[in-house]
Amino acid sequence: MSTNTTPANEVPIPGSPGVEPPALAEPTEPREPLPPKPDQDAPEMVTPTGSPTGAQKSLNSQSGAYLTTAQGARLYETDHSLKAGPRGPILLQDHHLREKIMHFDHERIPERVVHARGAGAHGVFVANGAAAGVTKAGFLASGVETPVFVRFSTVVGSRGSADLARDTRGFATKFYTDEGTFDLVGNNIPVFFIQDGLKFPDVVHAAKPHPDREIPQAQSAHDTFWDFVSLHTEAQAHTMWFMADRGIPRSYRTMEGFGVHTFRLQNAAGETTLVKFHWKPKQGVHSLVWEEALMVNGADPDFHRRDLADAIEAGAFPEWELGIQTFPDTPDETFEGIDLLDPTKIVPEELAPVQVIGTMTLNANPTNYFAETEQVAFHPGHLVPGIDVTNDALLQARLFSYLDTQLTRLGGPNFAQLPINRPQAPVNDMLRDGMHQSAVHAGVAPYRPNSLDGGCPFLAGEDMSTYIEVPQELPASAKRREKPASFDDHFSQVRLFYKSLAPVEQDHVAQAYTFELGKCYEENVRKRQLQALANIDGDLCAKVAAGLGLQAPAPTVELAEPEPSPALSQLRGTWPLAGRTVGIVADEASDEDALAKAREAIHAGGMVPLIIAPQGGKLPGGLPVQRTYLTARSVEFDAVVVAGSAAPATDAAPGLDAKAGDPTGYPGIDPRVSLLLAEAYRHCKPIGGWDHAGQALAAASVPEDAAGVVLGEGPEVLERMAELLATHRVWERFPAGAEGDR
Ligand code: HDE
Repeated sequence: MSTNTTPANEVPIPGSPGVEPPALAEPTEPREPLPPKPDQDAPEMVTPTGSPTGAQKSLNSQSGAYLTTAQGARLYETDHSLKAGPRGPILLQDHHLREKIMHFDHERIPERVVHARGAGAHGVFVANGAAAGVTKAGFLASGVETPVFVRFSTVVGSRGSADLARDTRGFATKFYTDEGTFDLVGNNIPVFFIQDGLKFPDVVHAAKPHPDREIPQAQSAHDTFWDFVSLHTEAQAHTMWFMADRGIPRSYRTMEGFGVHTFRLQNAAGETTLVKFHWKPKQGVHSLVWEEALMVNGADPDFHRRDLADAIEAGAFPEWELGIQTFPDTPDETFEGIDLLDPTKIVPEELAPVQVIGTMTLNANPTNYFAETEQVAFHPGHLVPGIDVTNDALLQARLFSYLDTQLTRLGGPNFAQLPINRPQAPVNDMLRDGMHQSAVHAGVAPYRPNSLDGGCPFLAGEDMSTYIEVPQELPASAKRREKPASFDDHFSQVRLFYKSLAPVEQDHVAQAYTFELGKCYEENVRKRQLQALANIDGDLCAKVAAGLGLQAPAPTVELAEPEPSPALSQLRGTWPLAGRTVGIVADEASDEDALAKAREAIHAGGMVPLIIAPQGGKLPGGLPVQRTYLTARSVEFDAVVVAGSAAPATDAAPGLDAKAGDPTGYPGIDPRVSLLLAEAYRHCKPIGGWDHAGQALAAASVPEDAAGVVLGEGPEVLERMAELLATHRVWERFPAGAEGDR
């Protein structure tokens, strides 16, 4: 019942004296919490001891229709503390206040020291059986379906940093197999900075913000990073990879993934094979251009996170093929002269083709970011029978690190009991007690041998167990801190990578180094990195040196000319268009039939059409406006279409603000439209349009006859645009070597 005392002719203002807030339209009756949205449904969960629990599957930990305390006592009020009168002091006995604030004060856990910012998704992995000859891992047998959770991440930035930092991306996958959980904790770059885990704190300290001012955030473009990598030249391979376009992916969906290290597989007959794991995105491997990345970080710092969640919610489920490169398990653990234990080296796919062993589809968003994406705990030591590690010194150090880090992050040794970390295989581990123990273990004999529990649990036979015992002869040697001579070449493969890129990709690399080193204040650091570049490629070094205004040094090593590996270039072939976004610039004078046809055609191609108009709401014919000139920025779109009258024949055209007239002499064309088109042009995106679109292009100084610009009578231009988009960008618009921001 309202106690409104406001005079009848005035609108009551909620919160003013005597005015009750308006009743919410929904819900009208107390009811149970809503179930999760269908796309957020999670895989079947089991208890720590392995029994399925239907209740866990919904991940809906709250129940009951009424607000309660953490102990389940119902509350009649949660907006006001318990006080001695309305203006009096708060009473110590207000246990609801105390509990609510106590819990809030402890809502955060330490962020990951690296890979703090990430985004996750649930999915399923289906094996095709091609690996069955080399591994007995049950989840890799033909047709076996395994639930997975994937977390993508940047490495250097804090949890709240922007998605488009130039950085390596983490690509960590948890396979909840019937034989235990297998974690493939990889990156989107197949080589790593260092060859020995002992150097990890050094490289991370160098890459993180400077300790005095804590800047710059999420960037490698600063002195300490380049100081380290120019001194510790084994880092040059990894550095080159993320100076290339891989450092600024278009989407998590368009990234390759790599296990980086060499792993050892074992089949049912006991035979072993060395392998490297690869994830190949069916969406293609695409990146942004640098200027876009900079803009995205301002316009939409959550660009990658949003893109992944939107695609999954829209049903455009991203897919990756899992593949392996296989190598004979020889005593020297090398292949074609490449040391397989050196994580700064790749084996070119042309020498060892990637064989597809299954497909992963990400089909559900997390229900709760903290519970799943934040609390998920990966560990390279989560292995299953048939898959084991090698003596790669970096991998071996990781085996220690990942358990250790969870103790700090997740507050104790029972993190495997968190729903997202629970194995879906039966667990009978005899581990007991500890902080945050949530299982109620029965029995009296959590030890072996025992007779009181009938000797349970039993030990598995060696053939069923996880570790692979390969009789290996270790060379008689004193204990030493040293590495093999085969790890010494820090430049040949970097040159191989650079020489395998398309010319326009090489241009990007040169620009990236010039930008990054241009942000270093210490000239010695810049010069030292130029020396490393001179050792990799003289032309590259000369370009960067010219940009920095420094002398290009002579190389200090002589490299054999590498055989390029075309597989290393991202610019190959054509790719599906699923999930790509097309911005359609329109206004109230646009022909809405043509507009509707354009939307349909874009939808039919699996892409996402987004109408951009001067104001929000609907166009006169009822089509929804999804972006306005104010909220749209070119970086959100893979291609842009001007649908008719956004460039009117006269400045009196409806729907356009005369004030917004463009100074280029095309009155009525909003400068924000010009900016959108100019940026799309600069970033090599397909641009199309009909009717008066030519005038909008002219206002944006976009030549009508430029490569990738398609003007026509109507939406049929979209067909040609789709062909262009299938190659991602119209790189020929600015041939390699041309000036410009790309
Ligand atoms: Fe990691 N790494 N790492 N790393 N790493 C972590 O573990 C570490 C390395 C990778 O989404 C941390 O749970 C050491 C290589 C990914 O949760 C930490 C060394 C590769 C993720 C850690 C390495 C990776 C991590 C931080 C050198 C690619 C994110 C939080 C011996 C093959 C996983 C955590 C996620 C996370 C340590 C080297 C990939 C501190 C000591 C090489 C994708 O334990």
